[in-house]
Amino acid sequence: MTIRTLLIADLHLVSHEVEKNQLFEKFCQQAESADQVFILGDLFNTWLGDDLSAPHYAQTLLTLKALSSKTKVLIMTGNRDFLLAHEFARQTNCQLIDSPYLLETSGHQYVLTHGDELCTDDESYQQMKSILQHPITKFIFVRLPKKWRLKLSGQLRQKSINAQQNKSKEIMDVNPSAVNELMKKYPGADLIHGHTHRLNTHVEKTFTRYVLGDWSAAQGNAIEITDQLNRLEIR
Ligand SMILES: [Mn+2]
Repeated sequence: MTIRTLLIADLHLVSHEVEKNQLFEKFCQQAESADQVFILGDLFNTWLGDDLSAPHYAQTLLTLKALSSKTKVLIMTGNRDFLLAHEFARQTNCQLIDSPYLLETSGHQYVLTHGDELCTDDESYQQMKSILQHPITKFIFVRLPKKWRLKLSGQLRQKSINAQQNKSKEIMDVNPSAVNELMKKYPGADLIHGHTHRLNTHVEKTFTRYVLGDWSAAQGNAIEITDQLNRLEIR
């Protein structure tokens, strides 16, 4: 029997962007017939803790819950929604998975990751990430009053936008040595990641690197793995 796997990433859903949310709902309805669905990070544009953000995305959570009642839904966090946690998983019945995740299907292995940890040329970003995503920081942040969290995240977002404007495109892409280092640990496997918003397929010497693209309100993209790997356009 052929297993059908679907993978998406980088939807960056915002609750008031109705059209993109509808496109995601449409995808989820079509994904019900798959055997498993992977979301490889940044499903949400911001997530400031389950208690604060879940009510803003009530409809999305219902959509995920409906999907997970039909098929397995596995979610990896990205750099925008790294605070997704137990309460989110409980409400949606989705499984949160760590990165990298090794997917074995149809006799082939795929390393799954969001992709930001491969962008090692962006040193200031990696430094920021190591502080923000440190377990202690996360522990403290989600316990701060909601108002403080909103204010802090707004300030951080502005800093990040300002910082990005001064960075070259190369710096914000994956670093080839970081990719090779990762893939050395998984001989024979291919790599699937998102984050860079540069939908493409890179055939390297010993593996292929499939990059998922981000979603707009009008169009999304997915990877489908059955006996082979296909790209899907979501409209
Ligand atoms: Mn990202």
